[in-house]
Amino acid sequence: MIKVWGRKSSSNVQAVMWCLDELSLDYSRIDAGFTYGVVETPAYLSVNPNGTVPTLQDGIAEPIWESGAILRYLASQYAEQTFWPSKPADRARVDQWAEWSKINVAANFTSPIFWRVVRTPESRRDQTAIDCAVAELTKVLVIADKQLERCEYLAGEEFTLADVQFGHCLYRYYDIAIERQPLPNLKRYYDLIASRAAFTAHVQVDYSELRNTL
Ligand SMILES: N[C@@H](CCC(=O)N[C@@H](CS)C(=O)NCC(=O)O)C(=O)O
Repeated sequence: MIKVWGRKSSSNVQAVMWCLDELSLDYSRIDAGFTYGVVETPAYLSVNPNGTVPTLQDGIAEPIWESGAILRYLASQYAEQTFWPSKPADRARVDQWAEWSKINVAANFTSPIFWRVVRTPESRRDQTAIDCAVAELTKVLVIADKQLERCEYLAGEEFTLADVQFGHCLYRYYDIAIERQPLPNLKRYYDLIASRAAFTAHVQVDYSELRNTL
């Protein structure tokens, strides 16, 4: 059976868990990281030298870290055509949006915005830095909004790996106290992915354990 190490409140773990459920795979999850520990043990570091979560072990392969690599592994090993096409050109069309999401959305949201708004105590919160970071992220989300005006999902008319890589950031984006531009196509898309049972189970997860922890 597939094993995942990582706490429920980690956004990168959430992407992996969401994907596992979308692919109807059996798995067990072991709490690790942050207050749950485990990641600093020699045994864990020997399989994931970063001491981060998630790490995934499938019985048939070496343990894997980096959530993007894990998603691609799961999709290549277990997914149907539309989620992760086998034809290189079609796969690249999905992958370009997945890569774009990891680099432009997750990186511009998690530490510059989520950490500053949620993890930093109010007395130390830098509103100017938050406003600048939100403006930067918004430039990227405008690109997604335009794409979602043309397409139902991020990479076209089907739900794909790119939606997991992009969509897992959106619950927190819409949940936290920041100024959001009205991006109607993005909101339409968010409501669509939020109606998926696996998204509700693994992404719309309480993150209060992370409040004021920096
Ligand atoms: N690029 C890595 C980032 C991994 C990462 O930084 N994970 C965070 C949680 S989202 C972590 O392990 N933080 C330390 C901890 O939870 O102890 C990935 O996508 O898997």
